[in-house]
Amino acid sequence: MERTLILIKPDAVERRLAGRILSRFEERGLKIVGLKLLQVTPELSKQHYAEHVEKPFYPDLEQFITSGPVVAIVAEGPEAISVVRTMMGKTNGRESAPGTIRGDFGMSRQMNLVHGSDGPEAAEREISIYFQSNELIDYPTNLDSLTCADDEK
Ligand code: IDP
Ligand code: MG
Repeated sequence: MERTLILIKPDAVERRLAGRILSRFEERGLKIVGLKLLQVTPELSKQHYAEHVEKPFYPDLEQFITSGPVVAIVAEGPEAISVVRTMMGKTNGRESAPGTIRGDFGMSRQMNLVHGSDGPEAAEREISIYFQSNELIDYPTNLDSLTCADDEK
């Protein structure tokens, strides 16, 4: 089982798409183990997007990600990291396939509705930036036996 950090970005929250986007992850079978609404500060943005801080687009990215609240989610499931990345689509909404979140709801490279960790190291780092360990809940559900076979867990 893997855990990944998802952010429903300020554009999606402001457009009242948070529930629809969260539903997609739930419908897919991912389990929510952490969830909160928060305002990203410039400091938090620099920590989260450390790999991008020196890039020319970073000031605009910081302006965008701090422009309103985000919904932060920790989702759990088999290969959750790549499953979520595939569901998100490409960075640029204009290049994202229909059926993906970015391809269904957006046309922008910057205002692309969702963030998802891009690998196991990033997931661990990002989850610890947004959540204390006591904010993550480990709970069994009956659905666990229906969302994937024992040898896939
Ligand atoms: P990702 O979110 O698909 O992993 P990254 O390349 O890691 O994409 O970029 C992080 C975020 O920075 C993107 O989701 C998008 O909001 C923003 N971004 C990426 N590239 C550009 C750009 O060239 N111009 C403006 N914003 C960008
Ligand atoms: Mg990225």
